[in-house]
Amino acid sequence: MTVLAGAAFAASLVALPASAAAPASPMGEQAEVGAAAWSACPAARMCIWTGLDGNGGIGIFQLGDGDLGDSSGPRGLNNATESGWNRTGQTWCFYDGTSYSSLLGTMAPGERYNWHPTKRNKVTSLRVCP
Ligand SMILES: [Ca+2]
Repeated sequence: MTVLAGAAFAASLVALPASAAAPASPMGEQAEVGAAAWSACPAARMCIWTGLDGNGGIGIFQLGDGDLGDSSGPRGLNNATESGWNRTGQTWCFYDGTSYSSLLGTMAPGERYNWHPTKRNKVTSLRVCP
């Protein structure tokens, strides 16, 4: 498995403005899938993968990333992720656009699943929901 990211994005995100309230739409299509491929995700982090079931490249986040397509933070994840595991204690928001625009859905603490087919390969920014 290719590790695309460290977990050091906290400092660059605290200055970004909070905007939309936490939405209700979940990211997932089911409660949980098999556990075999998820083990690369550390405790207390949000992990997203380029493949289903925690396979492929992984991105590991502490607070989020305002633009997965830019040169800051992990590479290869923009519009390319299909599953996630929220190992933090907070609900996360996922967006189609940069800078937390065009909300796709949310993941509650502890949730781990393949994203709904209509939400795969679209995430461009993510963060702990404001
Ligand atoms: Ca996108």
